[in-house]
Amino acid sequence: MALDPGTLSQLIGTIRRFVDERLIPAETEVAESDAIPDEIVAGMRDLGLFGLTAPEDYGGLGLTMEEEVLAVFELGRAAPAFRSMFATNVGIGMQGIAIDGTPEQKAKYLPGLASGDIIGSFALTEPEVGSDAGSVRTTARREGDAYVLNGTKRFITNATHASLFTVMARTDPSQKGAAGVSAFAVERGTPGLSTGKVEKKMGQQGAHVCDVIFEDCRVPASALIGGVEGQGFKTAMKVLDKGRLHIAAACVGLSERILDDMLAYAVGRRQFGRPLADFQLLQAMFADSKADAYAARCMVLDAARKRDAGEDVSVEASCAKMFASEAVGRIADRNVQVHGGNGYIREYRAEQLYRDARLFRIYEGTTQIQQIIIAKALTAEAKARAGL
Ligand code: COS
Repeated sequence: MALDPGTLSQLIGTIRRFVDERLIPAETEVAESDAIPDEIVAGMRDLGLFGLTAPEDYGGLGLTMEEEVLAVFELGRAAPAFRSMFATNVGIGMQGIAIDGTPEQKAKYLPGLASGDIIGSFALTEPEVGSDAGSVRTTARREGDAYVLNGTKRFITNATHASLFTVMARTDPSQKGAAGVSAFAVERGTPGLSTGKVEKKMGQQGAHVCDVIFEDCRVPASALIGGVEGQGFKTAMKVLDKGRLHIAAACVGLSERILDDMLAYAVGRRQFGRPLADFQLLQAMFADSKADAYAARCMVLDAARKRDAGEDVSVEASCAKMFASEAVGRIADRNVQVHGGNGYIREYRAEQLYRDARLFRIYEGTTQIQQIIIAKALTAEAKARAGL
């Protein structure tokens, strides 16, 4: 249910202060230690960030998509590793159960996910299955009242801290594509489930990814999300439609933050006897960055409102994710350029945010996958109009 305008603006104001006073000042420490301090995680819990989107009946704030993106515009202003800490609970690690789970699964897991006592993680990608998500090789073999999982999942965000995994596995080996895939809620501690070493990444230090390995991992049949086999790929796609809007909103927040940094540096730094901000060649970069960030903000809000109105927004979510992630890449690159030599030096945060932003064009579907989703829908509509 939508919050009343006063409560919403209070929430957004509180988040903005948390970002400015707690998260941004801790960015260097988090990047260097590759860990988010416990007191910051506790602050996230206190603010209800883990439960932003969990339904109210289960202890969450139950934000609408529009409210969620407004919150994420603010949260996205801090280095992206902070958002990753609670974002799997808000999005991909929780939504499979929230959207398609049985009443029992919702009652069992959503309250813990909403409070942050359970960290949820989304296990779709595999060593040989990235963009081609329908080709999942991890298997789930039915044995009596259980399923036995075997396979490896890769680049799984928060897997090291997670206590619950939404796992896509093939229940029907005779179906090679999406139709043979099912989704499972698998708890850490289940014998046969282990996690691999934490990967060293280009950026976003403080956010962790690693493999999740299943070796004859036996889960009860009740772990099958929704209780119906063959629906797992669709569950994953529904989760990603929402997740892509969330990511696009995070890109907007980071774009706006980087533009602020760019301008602050340009007004303070002098060359040829004048502030950098007075030079027209740099002013073009400010203007292009503002237009990029503003366009991305408008797209995300429009798509979010359409989703709240019950429309299918697969195409809009892909447009927003593609545009906003490419835009933040351009803006982060211009910021390094405006900073000149200092842009290449660790002490100035331009280079960190440039590396951090790079991932947005890859995860939750690469730019090329978004192009395919958009173009497939457009050509199908055109063919239908032409009676083909
Ligand atoms: N919502 C609900 N159902 C959807 C859907 C959506 N957004 N998108 C597809 N489906 C359904 C289709 O309708 C189809 O159902 P039917 O078989 O009943 O007709 C089924 O799912 C298969 O769809 P499709 O044929 O489009 O699947 P493809 O194998 O061609 O894959 C892409 C489509 C490439 C778009 C998909 O694999 C994808 O998104 N890949 C990227 C994965 C990704 O983002 N990975 C990042 C890691 S996760 S953080």
